[in-house]
Amino acid sequence: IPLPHGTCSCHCCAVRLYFFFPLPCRNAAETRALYERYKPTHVIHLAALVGGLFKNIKYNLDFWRRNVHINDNVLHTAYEFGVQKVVSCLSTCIFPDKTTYPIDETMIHNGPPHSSNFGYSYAKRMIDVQNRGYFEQHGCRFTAVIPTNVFGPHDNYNIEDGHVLPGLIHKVYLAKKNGTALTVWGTGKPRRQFIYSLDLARLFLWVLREYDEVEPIILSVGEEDEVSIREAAESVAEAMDFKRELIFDVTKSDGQFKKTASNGKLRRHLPDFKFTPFKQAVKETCDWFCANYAIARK
Ligand code: GFB
Repeated sequence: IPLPHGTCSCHCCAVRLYFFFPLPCRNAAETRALYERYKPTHVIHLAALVGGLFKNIKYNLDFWRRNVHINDNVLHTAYEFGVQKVVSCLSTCIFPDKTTYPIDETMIHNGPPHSSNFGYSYAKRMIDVQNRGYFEQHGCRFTAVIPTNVFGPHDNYNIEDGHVLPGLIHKVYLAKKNGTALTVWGTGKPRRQFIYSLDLARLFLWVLREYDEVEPIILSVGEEDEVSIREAAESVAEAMDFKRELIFDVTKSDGQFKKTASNGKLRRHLPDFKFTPFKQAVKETCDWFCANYAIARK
């Protein structure tokens, strides 16, 4: 879809920048029709089958197949239409599970990803392989970013299929309404670096405009800003003024213990970039969900 004119102050409104939805991109002919219709010069490739840990565990095959098809459709059609730049979205879950920390951009292909989401992880890793191929064979400037766990308004708040923060926000909303405790899945000990979607959007535009490498770049808050799932749940409870008990259901999977990523490369490029403080971002997201409960994706 076209970026509505005038919705940002950057130069992107002057170029033909399009965000593609996943559904048409599953089909080569429909993807082609999208490129024909909009003739984009720049593409931010966010189209994907995505989900939280529990959806990944159930549908590894679907995550692999669907994403490989989408990625090949978006990238190859971009090449055929002479698109000047594509920025694809990867994820820190693509890194090897057995690794040293912090993880950096040179380590993507060093070993198998965590078994819980091998389908999604390998499909996303292959974008990096494909980008390298388009550059070496055709000189294309196709690159990728590697964000940590994203959250914010307009997320998928489905409890079964979504990611941890939107899932917890929805659960707290219901627990408040029903006067019950909050059940957090797993032990609460795994650690995550969360990035606010509004910060990530600003970084995406910077990558589109300024970042010239084909090699991917990690978009993450610092290692010191990593929090445990328990701390994340407590932040949601605080933001929503939830006073009841937190119960940890240890029959549910913890998934990958941590995937601590270095934002050293980002900091070398953008030493002064200011991330929204985690608690403020959580509060804004909870407020958005409560104000938009009727229309939120859930
Ligand atoms: O965001 P999430 O689902 O995905 O977080 P991952 C999972 C962690 O949160 C586990 C705990 O430690 C869960 O035990 N958790 C606690 C919950 N309560 C909940 C809840 O209500 N919902 C959910 N979903 N988790 C995903 C990958 O990994 O990260 C994807 O599977 C993707 O491929 C994404 O890359 C960024 O961080 O574990």
